[in-house]
Amino acid sequence: MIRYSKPPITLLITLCLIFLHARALNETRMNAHLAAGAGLLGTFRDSTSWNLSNWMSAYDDSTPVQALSIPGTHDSLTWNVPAYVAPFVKTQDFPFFDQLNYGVRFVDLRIGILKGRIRMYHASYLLDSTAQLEDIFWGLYHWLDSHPTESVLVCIKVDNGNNTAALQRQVYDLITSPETSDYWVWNTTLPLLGQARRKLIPILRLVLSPDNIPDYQPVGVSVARGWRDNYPNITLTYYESTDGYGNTHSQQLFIEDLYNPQAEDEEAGVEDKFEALKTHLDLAAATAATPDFQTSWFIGFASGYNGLLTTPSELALGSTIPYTIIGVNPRVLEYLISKRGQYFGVIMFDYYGANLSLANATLGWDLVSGTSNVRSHTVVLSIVLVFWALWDYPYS
Ligand SMILES: *[C@@H]1O[C@H](CO)[C@@H](O)[C@H](O)[C@H]1NC(C)=O
Ligand SMILES: *[C@@H]1O[C@H](CO)[C@@H](O)[C@H](O)[C@H]1NC(C)=O
Ligand SMILES: *[C@@H]1O[C@H](CO)[C@@H](O)[C@H](O)[C@H]1NC(C)=O
Ligand SMILES: *[C@@H]1O[C@H](CO)[C@@H](O)[C@H](O)[C@H]1NC(C)=O
Ligand SMILES: *[C@@H]1O[C@H](CO)[C@@H](O)[C@H](O)[C@H]1NC(C)=O
Ligand SMILES: *[C@@H]1O[C@H](CO)[C@@H](O)[C@H](O)[C@H]1NC(C)=O
Ligand SMILES: CC(=O)N[C@H]1CO[C@H](CO)[C@@H](O)[C@@H]1O
Repeated sequence: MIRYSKPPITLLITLCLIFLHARALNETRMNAHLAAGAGLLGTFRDSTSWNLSNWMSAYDDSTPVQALSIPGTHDSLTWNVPAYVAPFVKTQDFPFFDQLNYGVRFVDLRIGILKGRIRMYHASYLLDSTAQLEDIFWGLYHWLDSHPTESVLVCIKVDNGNNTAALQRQVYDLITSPETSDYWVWNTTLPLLGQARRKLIPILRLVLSPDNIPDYQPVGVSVARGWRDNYPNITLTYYESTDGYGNTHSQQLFIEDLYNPQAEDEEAGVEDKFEALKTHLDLAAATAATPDFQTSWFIGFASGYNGLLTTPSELALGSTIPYTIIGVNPRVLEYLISKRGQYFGVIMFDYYGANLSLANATLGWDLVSGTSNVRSHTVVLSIVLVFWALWDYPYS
């Protein structure tokens, strides 16, 4: 019997690491993007063992993305704004990377062009002096590399200036760039989870017109047309196809986006907002029990403000002065817990980090205890080490 000599352990580990990092992007460039985007991305922290950082691993590949209940953040990059603009500009309390680690899988990016580059805004407020849309995308690629079971829906909307041809070309080029296009789902409808893992799903709240883009190939889920402003029950068709027999299939999106109820005071504003969301969530749950569910998707916003009377923070979290008003978030949390097990669709939160029970409650999970996943790197390395250790076993 031929016996091969035991290979050096370093060789095995090196091969194993090369295999695990086969898809890694250019490290120099990655570091430059992470540095330029740090003011909005925050600091990347290895979180693979946190239960909520890989929650999609608990769901089957065959699950349609529109059938998942997904925590999202509204105006996801506003956590770091200076105090003087915070009252009406700040809508988040967690850095972007931490939102992802704590379960957020639908992010809301607001853009505009400044000196020829796409930059991040909330309304007309420039959120960071260096971060560009490309840096945020690279941050997402970096995060996906260490969370390969996950998928993130990336909603893009123009908040400052117009949706010019130049802007459309840049957004399109960033998504389709050969170097990174593998990180994106190209389908123009929502994919199955298995088709979306370790990828981003473009949710386009801006029109990308073939007239403005040379060699345009359809990409992304377009929700730009029909998204009525400040409205509680929008219905729009985000995908339509006709089969060989002339039958048309369409996919509907139901949206609750009453972001400014313009009620007479804070309490009435919170109540109007919560009622609109509750009506929407009830509809989502009811639809999930019918065949229509196959062609329906739901996005509800828990976020908003009330004219000049109530800031996003007050609407989400409530206030205690002059008397106690319970905000939208605790009310939604109570609702979600009471309806555990139901379908909720995507729920977009402000001040997501203030109570992380929102994450579990949106997923329909329990609020305490649970197991966390072992890191895939650790598993592969352990197998290699055991294999190496046992190499000569029967003979020595
Ligand atoms: C990575 O990118 C840098 C900067 O663009 C470039 O100088 C370098 O050659 C690239 N490295 C590889 C391995 O391609
Ligand atoms: C956006 O377009 C409108 C109408 O075409 C124009 O009036 C407006 O000045 C433009 N705004 C900016 C910021 O370019
Ligand atoms: C998405 O696109 C891939 C590749 O073209 C295809 O295999 C898959 O069936 C598509 N998914 C849906 C839901 O259309
Ligand atoms: C949608 O909301 C509008 C405005 O609040 C209301 O008039 C209408 O009845 C609602 N439609 C449905 C189907 O709930
Ligand atoms: C989060 O909400 C739960 C349920 O209402 C509550 O028990 C808990 O104290 C809250 N946690 C924080 C940090 O506010
Ligand atoms: C959410 O659920 C996980 C798993 O059950 C648990 O580890 C975590 O503590 C929970 N988080 C909250 C805020 O309840
Ligand atoms: C991905 C993962 O490990 N998810 C688990 C997190 O904890 C909840 C509650 O215990 C489980 O149901 C999930 O399977």
